[in-house]
Amino acid sequence: MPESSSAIESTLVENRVFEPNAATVAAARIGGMDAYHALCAEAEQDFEGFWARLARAGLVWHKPFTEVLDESNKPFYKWFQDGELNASANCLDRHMGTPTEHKTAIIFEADDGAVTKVTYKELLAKVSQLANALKAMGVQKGDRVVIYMPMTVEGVVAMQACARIGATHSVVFGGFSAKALQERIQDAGAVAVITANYQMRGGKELPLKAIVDEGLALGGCDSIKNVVVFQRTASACNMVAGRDVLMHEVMAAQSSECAPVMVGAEHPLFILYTSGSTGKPKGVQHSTAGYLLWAKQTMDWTFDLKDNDVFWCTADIGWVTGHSYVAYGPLAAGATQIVFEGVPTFPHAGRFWQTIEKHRCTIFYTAPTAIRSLIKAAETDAKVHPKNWDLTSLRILGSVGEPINPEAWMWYYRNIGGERCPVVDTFWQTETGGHMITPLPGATPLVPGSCTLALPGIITAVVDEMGNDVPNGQGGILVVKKPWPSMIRTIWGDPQRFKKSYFPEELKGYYLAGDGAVRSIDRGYFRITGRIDDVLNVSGHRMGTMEIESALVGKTDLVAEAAVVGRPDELTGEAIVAFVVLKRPVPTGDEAKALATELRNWVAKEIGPIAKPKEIRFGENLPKTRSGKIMRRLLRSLAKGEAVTQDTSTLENPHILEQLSKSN
Ligand code: 6R9
Repeated sequence: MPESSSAIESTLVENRVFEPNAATVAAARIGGMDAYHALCAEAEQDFEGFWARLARAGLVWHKPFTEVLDESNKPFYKWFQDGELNASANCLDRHMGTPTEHKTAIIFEADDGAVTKVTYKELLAKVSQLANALKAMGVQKGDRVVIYMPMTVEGVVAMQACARIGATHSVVFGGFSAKALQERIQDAGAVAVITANYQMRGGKELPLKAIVDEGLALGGCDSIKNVVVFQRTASACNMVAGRDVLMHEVMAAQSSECAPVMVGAEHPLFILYTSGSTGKPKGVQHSTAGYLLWAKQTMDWTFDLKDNDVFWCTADIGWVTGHSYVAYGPLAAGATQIVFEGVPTFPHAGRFWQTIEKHRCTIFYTAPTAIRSLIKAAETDAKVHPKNWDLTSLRILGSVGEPINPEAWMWYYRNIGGERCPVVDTFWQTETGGHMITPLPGATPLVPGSCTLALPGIITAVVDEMGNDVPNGQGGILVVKKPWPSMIRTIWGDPQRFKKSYFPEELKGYYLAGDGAVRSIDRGYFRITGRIDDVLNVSGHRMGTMEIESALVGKTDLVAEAAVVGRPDELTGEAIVAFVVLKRPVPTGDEAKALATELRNWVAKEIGPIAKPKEIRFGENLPKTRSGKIMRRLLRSLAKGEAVTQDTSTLENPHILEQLSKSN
C-alpha cells in the first residue's frame, strides 16, 4: 500500500455552484440530472447489458460479440472478447458514404499559423497509403511500431495506419530524450520507428530524427528494421541506407486503398509508457474495442459533440489525452477538430484565444497549467488578454491533467467561457483510457475545483486502506469498484506488476487509481486531492520521483545518492526538487550553481527536459531512519521551506536537516 494519509486532506469549502442554463440542457444528449441518473440506474440494474448496448450502438463490428465481460481471470478482464473490428475503420471507413465523408476531419494549425484542412475521405486515403507502405516493409498484425512525431496530421495518420494493419503503436512524446526513446523501443520490441526530420516549436526547428539515430545507436534496438521519416521542414537529415525511408516517397508508391485488418476486441491497439512508483516507466496496454468505445462515447457525453462543432484538444499525441481526444475519439465521433502544432505562447501568449477565434472553435479542452500561465501573461500584458479576441463561438470548456484550482477555474469560466460555457473538469488517467469523473455539460451543476460525479457505468468510490467506503467529507483513496471497457489490460511484458500496482490485495479487488479524493457532504461530488504514491504531476505531466532519482544516480562520476520530491508550485502544480549527495564535498556558491546546472542537463538528457528538477540542493547525506530509509515526508517539508515539525528522533543524522533546508 502506498504512503497515503499524508496526502489526504480535509474538505475544501467551495460554495459557488453554477447550474447549466436551460438552452444547454434542452439541446444536450444527457439533458438534466434525471437523464444522468437514469443512465446510472441502467448500468446498476444490468451492468453487462448497459455496456453491450453502448458497444453495439457506438462501434462498427466486423463480427458481433456474444460475450460482454469475461471475469474468469481477474484482474485480467476481457470485454466483448469474441467480437472483431478495426479501430481505423471505426474512425474513417464508417464515415464513407455519409455526409461526414467530405467534412473536414482536421484543421491543422501549424506553428507559424499556416492552415491545412483534411477531409475524412482525404485522411482515409493518407492512412491507407501509409498502412500499405508499412505492410510493404513487412510490418504485420501484432508488431509494435514506435511513433516519435510532432503534432501534425501525419502524427495522427501514423497512429491510424498502425491501427489499420493491426500493428500496436507506442507513441513516445517528442520531448523525451534519446535514452528514454531507446528504452521504450527496447521494452516494446518495436520493428519500426515513425518520426519526422524536425519539429517546429515556437518558431524553432528542433531535431527529431537525429534523436532517433542517437537512441538507436545506444544499442539493443536490433528489432528495428525501418525508420520512416516525415519531412516536416525542408532541412535535410541523416538517412541510413537500407533502414531509413522518407514517408512521402513510400506513400507515393502505394495505393490509397487498404483493406483494414480485422482484429479481436482485445487486440492491443497501443502501448503508452507512463510513470509509476518505480524507476522503470510502465507500458500501459490498451485494447481495441473497449478503449475505442469509451473514447467515442465520452466525446458524445462529456463534450456533447454535435455535427457542427469545432473541437480542439490541445494535448500532444505523446500523452493519453492526445490518443483519446485527438487521434481516436474525435475521428470515431466524426468531429471536425483542430490539431495544433505550436506552443501556447508563440508568437504571443494570446495564441490559443486567437486560434479559437480564427477557426470558430466551439469545444476547447486544455490543461490547468496552460490556463494558469496564460492568466499570468494576460495580467502582465493587456495585449494578450483574451478580451482581445472574439470567443463567442465557444460553448463548452474542458480541463484535464491535474486538479484545477478554483481561482483558475473561475478565470477560465469568466474570461474564456463568458460565464456561458460549462467547464468540464475531467478526471482520468493513462490507465483508464478515457474520462472517469466529470461533469456533463447539460446536466451537472458545476462546483469550481471539483470533477463532480462519475460517468454512468463507472463505479468510483473513496475508501480507506482496507477498501471500506469512507463517509462523504472524509478523505481517502480513490478506487473503481467494477471493471470498465477502456481500462488498462496489463503492463506490457509485466503482468505481475500490473496486478500489484493496480489491484493490491487489501483493496478487495478494486482498481487503485493512485490518487487521493474526498467527496463533498452535500452533493457527493469528488475532489481529487493529488497522488498518493511517488508520482509527481508537473504541468500535467506525470513524472516518477524514482525515475528522476535513478537518472541522477546514473551520473556515477558525480552523484552518490539522490532523493526527489514534489513541492507545490503556483504555475506548474508541482515542481521537482532534488536532494543530492555528491561523491565530493558539499559545494557552495558558483560551484554549486554549476553542478546543479550540469545535473539538470543530465536529467534532460536521460529522460527529457520536462523531468529537469526546478531546484537541486546538496548535502553530505540524506535524512534517514536508523533502518536506512530515506524520510521523504521530511524532505517534502524541507522543499516547501516549512519548519520541520515531524518527529526526528528516529533520524540517524539530524544535523543535515539544517544543510538541506537552504538552496545552495
Ligand atoms: C489524463 C491524464 C493521470 C493523473 C491522475 C491525477 C491527475 C488528471 C485530473 C487529475 C485532478 C483532474 N489528473 N486529470 N487530477 N483533476 N481533472 O492526465 O493522464 O497523464 O496518466 O495522469 O493526473 O493525479 O492520476 P495521466
